[in-house]
Amino acid sequence: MKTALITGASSGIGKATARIFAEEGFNLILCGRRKEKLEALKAELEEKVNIHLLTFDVRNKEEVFQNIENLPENFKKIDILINNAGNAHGLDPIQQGNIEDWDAMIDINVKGLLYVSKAVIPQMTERGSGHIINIGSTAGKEVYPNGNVYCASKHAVDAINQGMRIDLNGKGIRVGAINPGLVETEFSEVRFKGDKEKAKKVYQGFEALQPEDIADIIRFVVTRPYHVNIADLIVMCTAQASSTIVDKG
Ligand code: NDP
Ligand code: 8X3
Repeated sequence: MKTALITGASSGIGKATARIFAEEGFNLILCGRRKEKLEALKAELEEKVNIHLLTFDVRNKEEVFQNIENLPENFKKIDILINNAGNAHGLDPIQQGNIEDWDAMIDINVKGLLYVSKAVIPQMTERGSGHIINIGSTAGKEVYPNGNVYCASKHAVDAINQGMRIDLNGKGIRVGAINPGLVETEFSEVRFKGDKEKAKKVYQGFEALQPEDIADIIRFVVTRPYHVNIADLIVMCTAQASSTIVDKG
């Protein structure tokens, strides 16, 4: 039976992926800071598969390594790593950007992803098997107005995804990225610091992607035969043509 570690499993894309992986019978290591959300998800899924929760902040490298190195015996072998934890913080022109927001995006989306990867990759190279999926974004493929540092963080994920695939080539490990466009999750609520009305407006007037749409694609990616690696995928809703071109009727 396979084991998958999903960061950012308390909400949105990560949570939907946990649900779909449970249908596949994968044992799950679910990570996030909000323990009560993870516990609710565990209660929902534990009839189907074994679940272990880790409640570290990906910014805290000691916690990341300690938690992953001290996994219980039956969760130690990680077959699939979903590097998903991340968010945008703010949407301001660079000259008005908030330094704390910049730190959060670089520290979580880039450095956090690296810490978790560094903690998991050695066991994969040792075994000569594993699958890493990095959740990038259309923001990692193009820059949009006021997206500056969030876009930079996702361009970094794009580069790290390529770098991982190059460096891990020949070691039996599949590496790929999924780059979604607009997905209706808590993403905009976090970006706008809890302003639910403002967040809701981002997805009004068109049919946005749902987290289940991305989870379904992740399932497809991880269930391909071993010789097939989906290296880099951009997924938008039909109404979206680019970060700034969205048909709202
Ligand atoms: P959500 O806000 O719904 O989920 C974000 C997840 O990341 C939560 O589970 C959150 O858990 C976790 N997370 C955030 N900060 C930290 C942290 N410091 N330490 C540990 N976990 C953290 O957003 P999405 O599901 O939309 O986002 C998931 C990924 O998808 C992100 O990388 C995002 O950039 C990317 N993405 C999203 C798109 C969208 O339009 N929604 C489009 C393209 C990419 P907790 O708060 O419990 O720690
Ligand atoms: C999330 C999608 O367009 O808000 O990465 O940057 S977008």
